[in-house]
Amino acid sequence: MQTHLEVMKGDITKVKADAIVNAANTSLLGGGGVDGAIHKAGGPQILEACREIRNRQGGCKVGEAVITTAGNLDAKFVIHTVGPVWNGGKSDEETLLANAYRNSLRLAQENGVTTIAFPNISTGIYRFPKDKAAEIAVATVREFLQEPGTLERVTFVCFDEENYQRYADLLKNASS
Ligand code: AR6
Repeated sequence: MQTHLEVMKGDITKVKADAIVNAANTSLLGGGGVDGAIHKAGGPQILEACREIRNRQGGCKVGEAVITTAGNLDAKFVIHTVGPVWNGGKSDEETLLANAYRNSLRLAQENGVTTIAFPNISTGIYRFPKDKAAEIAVATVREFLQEPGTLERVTFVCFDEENYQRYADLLKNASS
């Protein structure tokens, strides 16, 4: 069965999906942006689970991902991934951003997730250029979905109109 790729505009904490992806930082201890919103809406269980992971493996490296409960959110899991801070493109940021999407999808599949929602990782506080980030996100997800797996729907949740338009254009091109 082909996985449905879609874009929507809004707050990811309100989205109904098996797994919601968080744009976290390497400490896994929360922050601003979408990370702050997810912890606020999901409650203290999420931070508790992040602390356990941190104690076990010392946080999460850039481009990697970890999975926790979704606490009070309308989801089963939160997948916390860490995107790269944009540094002019000279620090392997593009590969690291692709890794963040790929490792989140892999972890989702390992946990039997069928529906997953992504925010626009790294395009806020981490200043990754939005057009480049959108291209990488869509291309990486499409490539991952070439192999059969559990995923039935992947949603890109855009907080701002600029990102929404970019994703809408990218998803219009070629079959998804
Ligand atoms: N729902 C969906 N998207 C959102 C929401 C929301 N509720 N809030 C913000 N965005 P950012 P980053 C969008 O800054 O760039 C944190 O402090 C936002 O408009 O959340 O990866 C972490 O702890 C932007 O397009 O994440 C890290 O330290 C996108 O989400 C750092 O920020 C990502 O913006 C990570 O920076």
